[in-house]
Amino acid sequence: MQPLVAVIMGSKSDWETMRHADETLSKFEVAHECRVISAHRTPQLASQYATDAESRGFEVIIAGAGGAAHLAGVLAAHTVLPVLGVPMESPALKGMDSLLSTVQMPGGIPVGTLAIGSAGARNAALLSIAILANSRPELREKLKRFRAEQAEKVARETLP
Ligand code: RP5
Repeated sequence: MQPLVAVIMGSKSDWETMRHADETLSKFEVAHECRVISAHRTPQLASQYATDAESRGFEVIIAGAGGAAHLAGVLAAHTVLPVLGVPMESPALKGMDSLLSTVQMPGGIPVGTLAIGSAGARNAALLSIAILANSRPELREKLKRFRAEQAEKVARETLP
């Protein structure tokens, strides 16, 4: 199946967080591709991947990176596809470094930045699905079912 969402991360060490995006997209049966591509360690691959993404049929790019997290911004510089950034919770600064370097883009090159860590990865997938759902009614229905099930689950919670 044609992958619609690219899930890119700066290092294999980001997988423990980014697998939440992978799992959410799989749960909604959205075809996607997961790759390790670094803005710093593989800069040419990063620019080529983003340049080719539209012609390859992708509609959204999710980019997770930590520390001096330039990956989402660099990918966004090479494509007009929506790019969603996920800041990793870095050991040194608990993800504040990742968050600020992902979110503080100059005007003109947007990156939609999500929360630090696994909640951000999960929400990046859900937001990708919401973007795809604008032209796919069956996905929109799945999102509505997901929200209803989530609400029911919370409403049923009991405390010790
Ligand atoms: C970033 O540097 C990666 O996204 C990762 O979060 C961080 C550390 O990478 P490793 O040294 O673990 O490969 O580029």
